[in-house]
Amino acid sequence: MTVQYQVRDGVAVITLDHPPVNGLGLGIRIGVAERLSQALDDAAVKAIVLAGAGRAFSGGADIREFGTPGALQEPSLHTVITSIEAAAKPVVAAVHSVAMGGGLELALGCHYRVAARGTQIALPEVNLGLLPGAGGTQRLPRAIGLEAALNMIVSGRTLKAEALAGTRLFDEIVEGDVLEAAVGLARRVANQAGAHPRVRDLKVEHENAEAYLGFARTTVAANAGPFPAPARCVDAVAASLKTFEQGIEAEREGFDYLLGTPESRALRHAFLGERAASKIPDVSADTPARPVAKVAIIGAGTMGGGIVMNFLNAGIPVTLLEMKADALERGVATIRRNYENSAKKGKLTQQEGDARMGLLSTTLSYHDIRDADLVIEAVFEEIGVKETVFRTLDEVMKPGAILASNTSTLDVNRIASFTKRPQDVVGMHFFSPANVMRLLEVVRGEHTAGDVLATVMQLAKKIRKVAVVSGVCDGFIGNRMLEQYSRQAGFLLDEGALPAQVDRAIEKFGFAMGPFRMIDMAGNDIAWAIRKRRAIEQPEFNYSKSGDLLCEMGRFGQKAGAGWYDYKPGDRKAYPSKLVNDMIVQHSKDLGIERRQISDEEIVGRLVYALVNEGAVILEEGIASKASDIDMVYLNGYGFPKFRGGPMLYADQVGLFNVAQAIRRYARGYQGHAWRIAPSLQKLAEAGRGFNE
Ligand code: 3H9
Repeated sequence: MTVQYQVRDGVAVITLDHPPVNGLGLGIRIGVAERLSQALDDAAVKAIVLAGAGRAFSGGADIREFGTPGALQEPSLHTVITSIEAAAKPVVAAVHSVAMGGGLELALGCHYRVAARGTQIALPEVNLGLLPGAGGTQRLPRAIGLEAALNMIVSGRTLKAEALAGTRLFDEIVEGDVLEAAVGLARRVANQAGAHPRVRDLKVEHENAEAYLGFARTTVAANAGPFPAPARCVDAVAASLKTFEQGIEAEREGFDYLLGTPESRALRHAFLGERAASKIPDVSADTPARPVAKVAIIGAGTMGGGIVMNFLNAGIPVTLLEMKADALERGVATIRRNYENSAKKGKLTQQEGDARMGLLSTTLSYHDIRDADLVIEAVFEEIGVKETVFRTLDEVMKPGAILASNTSTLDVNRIASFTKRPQDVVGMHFFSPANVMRLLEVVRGEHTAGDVLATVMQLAKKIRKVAVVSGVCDGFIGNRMLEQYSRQAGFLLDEGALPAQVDRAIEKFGFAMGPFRMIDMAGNDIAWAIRKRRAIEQPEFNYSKSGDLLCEMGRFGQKAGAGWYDYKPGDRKAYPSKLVNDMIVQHSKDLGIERRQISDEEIVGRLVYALVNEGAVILEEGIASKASDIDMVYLNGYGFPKFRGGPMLYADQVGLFNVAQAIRRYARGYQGHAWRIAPSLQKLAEAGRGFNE
């Protein structure tokens, strides 16, 4: 059932009933249009109430429907709203929990609106790279004023219904049963003489609209970055000063344009991809999760401390365990300082900070964490150390406790084998700084139980992470792909590029930070150690030697004051280094390579397609279960430009045929053996398909 219909003593109640959030797809639009006609045709019906079942009035247009034929099929949302507005009988919206996007636009088309206190109100289309396309840019300014409407539409911000009390948006804001209140209002207005009020008939008033809009345009231009939607939102809202029809025309034009932009596709992909990531193909959605009321973290270093904060922020008590009292004290002091700094910046009150610290207890003994529901170790990244920790956990932890490792490089199956309960062992790979970065790679061991995965995925949502499941392999999803990217960056140096050129090109593409600036921050010594290990384990897996030469010069990165770049004390800016550049040029000479001019296009192609190709292999191996999971990893953990939607969507947008051609071309060039086109990529390219189709 998508739309319910019931007549209650002369009032027809039309209820959207399309879980999870009454998205306004074709079926529900048809349902509302039909039920509306039914109510209008029934002489016994004097008034109509439009309500939503379940957890929302409506979350808006069905985001999944965009780009499919259903989205273009009549009745469009605009048609439905116009018929409601034109109805001869009064229509009252009973708004509860969530009225967003098309949902709010639907309510704005009703003659009256009653809201439950606390209802989340927003026109968040801008977050999807769109503008409200069902009259929102025209009706909201008429209901709440030009400035307030523009602010809401350009920011996409959510307000509580009561924050809009006193405007024309709501006739009543009620504490109790919103449906009863709406039915009551419907009865009262049923026999009122004259036409029922329509938001479209109100006028947008502003003392100095031109100056205000000029200011808004400048502000938006300065803040929108590569996204076209905010400026289009301003244009559409500005058109609300014209006639309603002219405004609607301008809105439609803007909406249609934005819907076709790659930026909007990228943002919609991110919205759906984040939610899809929590769905694991062979773990059913109704798998009961294990209760997690108490968490223990082992290791009070930077990583451990960051992980602790995630749980404290979500109101979950944590016991932090360390081997030595001074390390424990240092870790706790860092956490406290972080909260104090947030309080100073006004992000949190002193009391909130204190309350969070109040949830933290510390111990030097495993005995004190034995009844935690989840324990995450963030100890030194060495298999022997992990072995000691997991053998101890196996001895002390209560049955059913989830034993998680924050390892970024080690084999989770091996770690699980140190226990007699491998089904309870899982990887939880946080990214540094763990209290800031949104990504969490959940590493599924061979024996990890389905309910353990379900629990961790649910918990991830509670601590506001984007969790993506990865199978066990070297580097999991993110770092395994990054290795290929870094390899190409190194080969580019051998051939003719310099670090600053590579970084500039990829930053212009939109990455937060290029590979050389990034590795200078993370530490070149760490990458060096990985390469040394690789040289033994996989001798055919070669790199440019320039990274080793750099380390031999002691240039480990920012922490050493020198890396691929020079650094000045107290200044994180990267200054190109003559010494390093000379070393790179000399290295090419030693290799007998005649350095050539390399275009930015080639740099971007080689770095990004290295990610894409490895991503395709990762999909083939089942390490990631869908392409969007890979994109979520890159968007939330590796600074991939949000407006491009992640490497796999970007490749789809370029066209896999073109990607495959470029890879074949690179495979004929320097160190071409590093390019082995993934069979799945090749196949999709030949079929004219993409990873996300
Ligand atoms: C629009 O309206 C355009 C119009 O102006 C013009 C049209 C012509 N559609 O976030 P959650 C699903 S554009 C389809 O985890 P929460 C979501 O995928 C739209 N599905 O829950 C998930 O599915 P699943 C403007 C939707 O409680 C489930 O609901 N509207 C939609 O944390 C739960 O989602 C927006 O941008 C949708 N519109 O938050 C609102 N919305 O269970 C976007 C949600 O299968 N939505 N789903 O994984 C939100 O901000 C939040 O989802 C909401 C609930 C606050 C509603």
